[in-house]
Amino acid sequence: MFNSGNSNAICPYCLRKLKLSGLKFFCDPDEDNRHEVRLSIADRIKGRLPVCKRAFCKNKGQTVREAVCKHCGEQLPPQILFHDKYLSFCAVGVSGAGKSSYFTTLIHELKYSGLPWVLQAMDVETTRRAQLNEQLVYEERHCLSGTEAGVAPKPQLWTILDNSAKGDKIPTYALTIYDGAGEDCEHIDYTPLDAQISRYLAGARMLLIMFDPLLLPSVRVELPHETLNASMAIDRQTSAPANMVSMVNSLANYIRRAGNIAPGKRIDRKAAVVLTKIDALNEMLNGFASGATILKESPHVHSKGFVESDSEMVDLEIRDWLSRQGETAFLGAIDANFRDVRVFGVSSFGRPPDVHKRLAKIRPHRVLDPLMWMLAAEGIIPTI
Ligand SMILES: Nc1nc2c(ncn2[C@@H]2O[C@H](COP(=O)(O)OP(=O)(O)OP(=O)(O)O)[C@@H](O)[C@H]2O)c(=O)[nH]1
Ligand SMILES: [Mg+2]
Ligand SMILES: [Zn+2]
Ligand SMILES: [Zn+2]
Repeated sequence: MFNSGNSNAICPYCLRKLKLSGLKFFCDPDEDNRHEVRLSIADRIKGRLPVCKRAFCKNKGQTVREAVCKHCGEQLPPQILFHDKYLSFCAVGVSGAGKSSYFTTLIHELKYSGLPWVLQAMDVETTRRAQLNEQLVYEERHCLSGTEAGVAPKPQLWTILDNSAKGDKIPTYALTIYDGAGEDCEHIDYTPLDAQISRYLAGARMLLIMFDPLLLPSVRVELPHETLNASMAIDRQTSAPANMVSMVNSLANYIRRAGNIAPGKRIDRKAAVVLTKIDALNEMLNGFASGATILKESPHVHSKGFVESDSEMVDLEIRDWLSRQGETAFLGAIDANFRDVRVFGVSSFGRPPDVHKRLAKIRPHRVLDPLMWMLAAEGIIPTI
């Protein structure tokens, strides 16, 4: 049973706390007969979803399947109320940094990696988008196109069922993913950003700051042109790495203002810095040393926990690599603003696309690591 007085549920759109009484419910037998269903006193006491009681309604006796947040008016899956934990990821990074590709492989890995979890989409839109991206990347083997800018991204709503727990009750976690357009992230703080995107940034439990190493001058001089071109978004202009520093600063300023946090105080939020496309760096002399931990397979999934020593090693290696590329300002900006920072390195595809932007068999590398970090912090998996 759901305890409506003790819920952590959050509306993924307006990020306000959600209660049973904060939702409006609807029964939708067909287009012409959609009608509101009110909570009965018993529903409120028992903390359960209402049932249609309308005479002659085709769905009479059935539990509602549609709800709307009373605060923001957005449609929500009613079952969103009944999760044990609420996790949310918001990705920021310049256009073409690899955010959407990353989430596509993350979802795929979550489903098929052998973790004792079952992943379910909570709404039609999430299912539809995941299928589209999955089809494009895993079947047609083609790169995604850029995410539409200037509109608030639809949050992707997932449920993770934790099969590892013993007993009758399976813990469930709501996982919300915000994957916006890089173009919009590049202007935070300068332009009146869409109110909704701003709320996502300010409200997400964990920020994923995606850093594209292929923008670094030291990498660009050394990599073959084909690799470079194939691994960059074609349809978008690319930004200089200096922009990453200002992006981090404006992001931090933005969150400070939204949360009323003094400039001298670090933001109390998990920030995962994710170096994307590390497959491309293998072709560089100046890349990671051949025995480096970052190039080894991730131990977290296999250990069914978060292996702290491995993650610390990877963090060190990437920081070291970035310093050798002269990129101390970027990490400096992140460390100065966020209290809890961890650096990760991932490859969504496992190797660069070919000159026609076609992908080889997808072999993601370490894409689950940032998620495992968050799950460990939430007490969902152990830290080992
Ligand atoms: N080599 C390599 N290239 C990648 C990888 N992931 C993404 N890319 C390249 O980066 C390009 C952009 O990736 P997206 O995932 O669309 O980037 P995004 O951050 O979502 O971009 P916006 O939606 O414009 O903000 C892709 O077309 C690929 O060419 C990777 O794992 N390895
Ligand atoms: Mg995108
Ligand atoms: Zn809402
Ligand atoms: Zn009805």
